[in-house]
Amino acid sequence: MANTKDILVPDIGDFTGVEVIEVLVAVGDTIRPEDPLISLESDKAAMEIPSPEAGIVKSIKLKVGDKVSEGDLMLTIETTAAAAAETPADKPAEKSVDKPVPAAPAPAKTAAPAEAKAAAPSAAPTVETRPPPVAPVNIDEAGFKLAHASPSVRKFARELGANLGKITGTGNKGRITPDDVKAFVKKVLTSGSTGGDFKVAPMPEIDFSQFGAIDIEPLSRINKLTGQVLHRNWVTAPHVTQFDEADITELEKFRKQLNAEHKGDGARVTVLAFLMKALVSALKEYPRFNSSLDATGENLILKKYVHIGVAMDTPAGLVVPVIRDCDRKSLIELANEVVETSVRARDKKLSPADMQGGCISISSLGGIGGTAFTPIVNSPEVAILGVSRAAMKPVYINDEFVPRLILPLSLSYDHRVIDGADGARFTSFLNKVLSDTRRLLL
Ligand code: CAO
Repeated sequence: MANTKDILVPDIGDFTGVEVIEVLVAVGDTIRPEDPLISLESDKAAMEIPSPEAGIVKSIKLKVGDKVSEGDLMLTIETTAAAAAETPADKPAEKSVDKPVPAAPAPAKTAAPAEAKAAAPSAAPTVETRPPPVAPVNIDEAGFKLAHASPSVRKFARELGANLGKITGTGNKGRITPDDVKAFVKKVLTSGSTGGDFKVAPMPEIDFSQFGAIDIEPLSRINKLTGQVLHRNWVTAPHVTQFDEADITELEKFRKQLNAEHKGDGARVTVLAFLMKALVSALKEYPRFNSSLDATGENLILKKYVHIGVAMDTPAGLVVPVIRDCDRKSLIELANEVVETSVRARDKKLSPADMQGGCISISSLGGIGGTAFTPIVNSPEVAILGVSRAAMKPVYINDEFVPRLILPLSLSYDHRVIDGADGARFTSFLNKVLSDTRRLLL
């Protein structure tokens, strides 16, 4: 006989208000015990909630973006006699889908045994503790394929961005063990490529309310992730910032003319699109700026593509989506893509893939103000171009001061890869192409 049953969020450890990042079933789906129903993600862990029993999904009570806690209603299913026979009510749930990742740096939160919760559904979520983000590395797929390692070790290595092909196995018949992967990652982290043992004194815990009234506002997920990545980049890449000024008087005339010509079709070219074009030329002239250090810190990976990250200010925090193949796009195409991407960024529609693969980034604060700043390199990229507000300034030309529109540039670079002289050459080159846009055609 058919029976409708509510499926609740089971015991998910100490987590509450965890965001639903994926709903893995649809109304009408036939599900078996342990089939994953939803994925949750907190800042510490990602977990899949499996079904405690078999049945047919009748209704789904949550959606992506909802925040859930133990006991919240996820969905209703229709159980059948056949399904019930398949799932004895007292059968304790087993962890399913992926096995928990071994020994991640943060303390692993595991779900309490399902049978400990009489009232809660029996299935225990699969918890995967996330390591803090490390610099993405190029995985050598061929070496990875040939390596002698089990699926769980492969998964572990991939999550840490470790090249299995470079790891010597110490297990049975040379099999790579989880400890081998950990030892390899530890070696890379303590080598010159990603920094050493960087210890700072802990910040004392201060009760600010003793000094006056306060409010407490939790940081957004983007704030927290960005903070970790910026901190890592700041302490691992020795930064130098080269300041310069480009005369964009003629560029601005051309930009206004272009915008007047395209008034009807809605295209609007900002200074940013010209900067992207100028960067494409500069990266061709100075290919070392289009590179990344590999995981060992001993090789430079020189890229033949030009993908540019554009820092975007959104209500939820800073994001840096990547505009791909900038060398193959026109000024108008780049301008349109920046607008379209910034709308998606503000609507929280960007996926992690949209933020990957950048060669160099631009952080433009020109629409807001300021005369100069020191942007942080978006590692594993090796340089970032900061742009401040253009202003009319008197420039001494042919024995007289003439008013020119001057754009301040602040180029931060990773001094492990870029020498100071090249930093100055790079911004001088940018100045040249920005002051005379005909050079962008060369
Ligand atoms: N000097 C003077 N004016 C500028 C300028 C500059 N350098 N850059 C932009 N402007 C003008 C634009 O032309 C536009 O004016 P009009 O409306 O009259 O044409 C106005 O400022 C607003 O521009 P915008 O900011 O909307 O557009 P953009 O293409 O320049 O930038 C984007 C798009 C998404 C990069 C921007 O909106 C943004 O989010 N900037 C913040 C980036 C950030 O947070 N960086 C910090 C990261 S930490 O290092």
